[in-house]
Amino acid sequence: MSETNSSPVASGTGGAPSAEAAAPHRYTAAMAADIEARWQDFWDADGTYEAPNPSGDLAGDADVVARPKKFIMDMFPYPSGAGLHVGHPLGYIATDVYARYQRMTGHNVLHTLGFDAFGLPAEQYAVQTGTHPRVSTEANIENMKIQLRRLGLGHDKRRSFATIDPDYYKWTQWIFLQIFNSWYDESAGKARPIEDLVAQFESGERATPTGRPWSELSAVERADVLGGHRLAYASDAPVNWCPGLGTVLANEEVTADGRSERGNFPVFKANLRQWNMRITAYADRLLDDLDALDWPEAIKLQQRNWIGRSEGARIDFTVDGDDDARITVFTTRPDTLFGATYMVLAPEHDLIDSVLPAEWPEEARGKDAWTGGAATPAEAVAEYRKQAQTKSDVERQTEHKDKTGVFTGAYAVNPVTGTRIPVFVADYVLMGYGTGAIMAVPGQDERDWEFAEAFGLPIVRTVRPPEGWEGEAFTGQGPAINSANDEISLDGLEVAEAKSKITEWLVAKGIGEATINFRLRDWLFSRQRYWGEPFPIVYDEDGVAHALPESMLPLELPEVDDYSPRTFDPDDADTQPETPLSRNAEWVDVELDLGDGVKRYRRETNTMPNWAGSCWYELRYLDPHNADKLVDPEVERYWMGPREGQPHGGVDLYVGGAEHAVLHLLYARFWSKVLYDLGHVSSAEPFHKLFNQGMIQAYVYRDARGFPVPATEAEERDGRFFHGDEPVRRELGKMGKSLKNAVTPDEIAAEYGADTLRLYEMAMGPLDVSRPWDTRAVVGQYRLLQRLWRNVVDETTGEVTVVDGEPDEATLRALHKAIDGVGQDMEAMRFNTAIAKITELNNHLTKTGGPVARSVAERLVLLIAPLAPHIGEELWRRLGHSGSVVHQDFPVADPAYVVDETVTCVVQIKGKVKARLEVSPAIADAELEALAVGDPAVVAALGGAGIRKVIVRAPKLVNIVPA
Ligand code: ANZ
Repeated sequence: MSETNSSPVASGTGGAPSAEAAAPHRYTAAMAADIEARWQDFWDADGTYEAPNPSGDLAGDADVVARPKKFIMDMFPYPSGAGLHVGHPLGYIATDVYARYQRMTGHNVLHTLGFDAFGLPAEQYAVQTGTHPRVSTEANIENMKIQLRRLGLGHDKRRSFATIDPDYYKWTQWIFLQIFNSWYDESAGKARPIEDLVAQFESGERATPTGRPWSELSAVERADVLGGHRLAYASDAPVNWCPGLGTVLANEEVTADGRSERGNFPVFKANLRQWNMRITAYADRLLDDLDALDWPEAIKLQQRNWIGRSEGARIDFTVDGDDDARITVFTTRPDTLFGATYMVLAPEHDLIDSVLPAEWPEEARGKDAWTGGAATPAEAVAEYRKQAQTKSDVERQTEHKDKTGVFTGAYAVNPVTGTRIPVFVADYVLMGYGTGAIMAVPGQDERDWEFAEAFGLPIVRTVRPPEGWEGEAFTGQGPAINSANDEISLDGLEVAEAKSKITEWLVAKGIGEATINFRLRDWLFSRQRYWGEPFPIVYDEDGVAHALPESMLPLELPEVDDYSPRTFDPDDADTQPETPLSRNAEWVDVELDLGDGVKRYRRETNTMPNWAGSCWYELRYLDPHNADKLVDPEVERYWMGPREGQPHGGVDLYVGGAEHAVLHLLYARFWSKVLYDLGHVSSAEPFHKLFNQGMIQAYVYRDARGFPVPATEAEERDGRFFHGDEPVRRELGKMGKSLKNAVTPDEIAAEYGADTLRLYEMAMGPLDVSRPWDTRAVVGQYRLLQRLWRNVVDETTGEVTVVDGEPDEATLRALHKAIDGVGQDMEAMRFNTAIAKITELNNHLTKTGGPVARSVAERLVLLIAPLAPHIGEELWRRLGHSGSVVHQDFPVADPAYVVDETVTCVVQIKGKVKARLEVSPAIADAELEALAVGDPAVVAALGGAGIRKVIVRAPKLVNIVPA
């Protein structure tokens, strides 16, 4: 860095007019604005926050590279048109403070911020206004950068980018192709290039699904076979189709009541050809690797539940009267097989049509509940399917809802009891889980019990419930009952023993096997949107998908006039998506040479979901300008590679909201693992340590009609709240424009300065706890900075007032205790208590009066610099230093001054002094009494006599009266 390229010397023109007259050099909002602007310019010109890479275009100072590294990251923002309110930067300030502390304790720190900029709001704005989403998004980014810059965040700006930059999404597309061109080799437990699989088919080492030799398969057949293995593949699967939005949605984007998370439109199940990512291949590793991550337990638990591993068995049931038909079920309770009194198929199950008899069997006659009043099983099932289509999976599974269903007219045979059991179709069984078919055991399963009651089906208990248990299923542990035939008996066995015994028996019979089932589904990866990454895929005349070669990346979005997907009547399930890109014939129909001569192709017209860009952005921060590689391997290993205590590598600290527990974090972990398997990166996990910050909440004031009134206009009188003369209700809610309670960082910075804002946000409470914003309380941190300033600078003359020489003993103690405590708090991200300790030290100096010793003032400035970097720089410079405070060493406490001061406590027995103890002046009575009676000299003096009474006058005197 050079000292001359900018000259941030105080101009001394700060201060509001009135304050200026009395004290022209007081720390005021105007002076803060002046200081902050100058240092922000200095940092930019100086490149103060630039972290050197070990090699490549960002290579730098070898001494800095040799330090231990810290890669500190925020969940990057979506650049919304509304800009930032004070709730948004909470995490950014926290990571900035932490990053600054790490720089001062000898680390090479990478901290930067990009923008997650594809997504719907810009597209919807474009649809409404005709402005290209790129134009509005880039304007929003510029605006947000200005807001963020004012906060004094120490970002390495060379490393920032937006996911919409073609230089960035080129690599998103490239990763898609890596995933498309690979398959999961179960025997190796990892992804491998698809050519390896082709070689196995070619050599005959692996048989094709039909058994025909590979060389005899047509191109279309080969593509189908490979599609069954690729980690990115297109398939016709039931997906969530939302006609109101005109797009399909991932399961994660559908609410519990079956509507779109955004827009609240109905969502239907429809079979559509869509791209998917085979994340299920990684289910085990995504579970196992969680153990070594330093994440909040609650988030790990959510991921575990989402992946949902269940151990159980598959069991085949024969269909009565049709020797070839088998219904295979997945069950976690094979031990209850003797109690399976009916079966259920999901409404979408493709076996249904083949088991339906033409007419109702004798047993169904007169049972309207079973037949739904329909003339034939086929009619009944068709009618029922129509109803089921409109419900979401969650709705279908909700407990204690009335169970619905319809009899198929078919019977299966329970393999252990030999009984004929009726087969139903019911929507409480989902197609996407297990095999989409269940054996129903009403005695042990609550949902089956409810269904059995509703349809008059037999209930047989196979686990003995506790005494007096009646009228409901028993799902607990207990000995098996009613579970024996001529060949096998489970009676008396506990659940676990019974499970393994029956599973062994089923395996021996060839009608079952032990299996593990996951709740996790493959990730639906295509959207009918304009403003997303185009797929680097084209289709030939036979409809076979081909990857574009790397040389044709990035495949840029075409310019269009119409950004909207076609939307439909939200309730019309029989509609089909139409993508915005499909309406651009010149872009869609192309002639390309993919290596075998120029041919005609049709481009994929779906785009990627907005999760794609955030699946790998940590890697691009490392090497943002690399034109040949996603990231240079040496650079990646340096910042992300495995370390002691971080066996899978990853970012050292990732801070963001807990709402991303499943989606983003799971997808990013999955992409990391694929890139790791294919040898592109050394880290198998993206984020080693995760921290979820709390939310900044705000008061909402509502009038009698429930409408929010502007929070700034609400007044408190005698504990009640008013808007003008009208009483209003106060409640705690989110901050935002719609609730008329948004406070912007710009307003607060204008009133007090950004350093005050930073301190206030960090002082509000522990970082992971949500807290209400209170503009009136901000001034407390402003006063802290004013007192700090006054302890160093004369408000009238502007002269630095510190003196050389040794501080007194009490000041040394206050100083070193603060250094010790603040260091520990910084390490543990307890910024609120760090600020409390700095305040205490600063107050001590104010109270002591007189000029402050230079050695104390300097260290105080170093302590506060990570939290309030502008005033930190300014005071450091005024104290006569030429360099930036950013790279100074954080102060180290002298242990001699950290230990508490002690006082001497006299211990008497019957008024005679027997011992003296050195204790803390703050010692509690009970502790002092325990110390006194346990003292060896006291024990000796008592000589075994008991104690009648102890009189404690902490901290100086203990008097013992023996029995
Ligand atoms: C018989 C049984 C008896 C069951 C019993 C449970 C208790 P988890 O633990 O979530 O994996 N099931 C299987 N596939 C289903 C589907 N597609 N839709 C709805 N339910 C399905 O749950 C596995 C259990 O959920 C399975 O074990 C099955 O019911 C049901 F006393 O089989 B069980």
